[in-house]
Amino acid sequence: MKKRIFSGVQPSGNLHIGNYLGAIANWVKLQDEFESIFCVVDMHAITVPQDPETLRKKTIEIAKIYLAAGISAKGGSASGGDPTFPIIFIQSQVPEHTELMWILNTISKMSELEKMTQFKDKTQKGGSEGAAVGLFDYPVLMAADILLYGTEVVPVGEDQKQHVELARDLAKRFNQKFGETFIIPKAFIKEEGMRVMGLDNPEKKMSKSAESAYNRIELLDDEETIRRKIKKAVTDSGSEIVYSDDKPALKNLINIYAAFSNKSPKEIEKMYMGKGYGDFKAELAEVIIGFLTPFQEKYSALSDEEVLEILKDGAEKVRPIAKEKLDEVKTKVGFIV
Ligand code: AQP
Repeated sequence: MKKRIFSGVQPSGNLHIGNYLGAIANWVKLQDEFESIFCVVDMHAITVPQDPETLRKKTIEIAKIYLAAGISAKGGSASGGDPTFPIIFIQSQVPEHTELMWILNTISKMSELEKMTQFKDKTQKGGSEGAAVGLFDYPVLMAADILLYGTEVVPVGEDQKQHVELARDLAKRFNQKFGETFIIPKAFIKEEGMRVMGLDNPEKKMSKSAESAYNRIELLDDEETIRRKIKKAVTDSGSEIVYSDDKPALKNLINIYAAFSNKSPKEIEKMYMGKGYGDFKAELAEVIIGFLTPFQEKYSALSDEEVLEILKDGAEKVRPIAKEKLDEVKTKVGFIV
């Protein structure tokens, strides 16, 4: 029997190549090998303020991105097999996620959540006092998302590793307290592209919510914007193209080049021996454009109506799976189901 994978992206802004390389590209590769469930996690997105109309628009946009990236639209992936999978759906259309989250909240510790770097990062500016309780509790909802489906593997970027660890801890704790219920999930993090750094600051990850648009290459950026952003990307001192930890900005750009060209960083170093940043950056922009152009064509060919239909169908397919697990959990904690 195939193992199951689950992952999702928040519709909290414009998706960027970090989201693609860290997460979605791996989903596409894994979708035939696993029973795949991919979610647009809109309930996570509202842990920071969102404009309702924009949230609706972004939710559809993200589902289109999944499809344009190559997630098989209507089940029955290329290798045949069970036509139920892959499934894509919207988190808020399956209320079992928040029900399970509530139960998991009762076995989660404040001290565990206080340790989460993402919460610390997101409250760095304004402090945690005024932060939403939902932002603090986000990792427990993510644990519920994962555990609800008997997920064995969670393909995510490196920044989400800590959250998957919490899901593992909560699964073990619940199983210990109430008997074998949850599969213990594992994070799947691919070496290259596991953490794409900001173009304006190689010390921080590329992010949808970074203030400057020059932080990221968005998946729907046009050619000119991509060229401009790469040209403006910060670089390190010196003029040689070398792949080294001492040159974090260049290392990040070489990693991006490598990921979109299927070349190794060493090969790229060789290609640019004796050349400078100008040549390297100009060609890097073209490599990214070469990938994004056909992707954007597929994206534009999808209508909102057909995507909403796929999402609705997906929610209908996952609900029985979610309900079965939730009923088991409710029974174990002593609820009458
Ligand atoms: N810079 C990144 N490099 C590699 N992977 C990344 N991911 C995010 N940023 C990078 C991966 O993308 C998936 C979806 O992320 P998310 O929507 O859950 O939110 P996030 O991790 O918080 O990503 P962002 O882009 O920084 O969004 P905001 O700004 O809204 O918080 C995850 O698998 C993540 O690891």
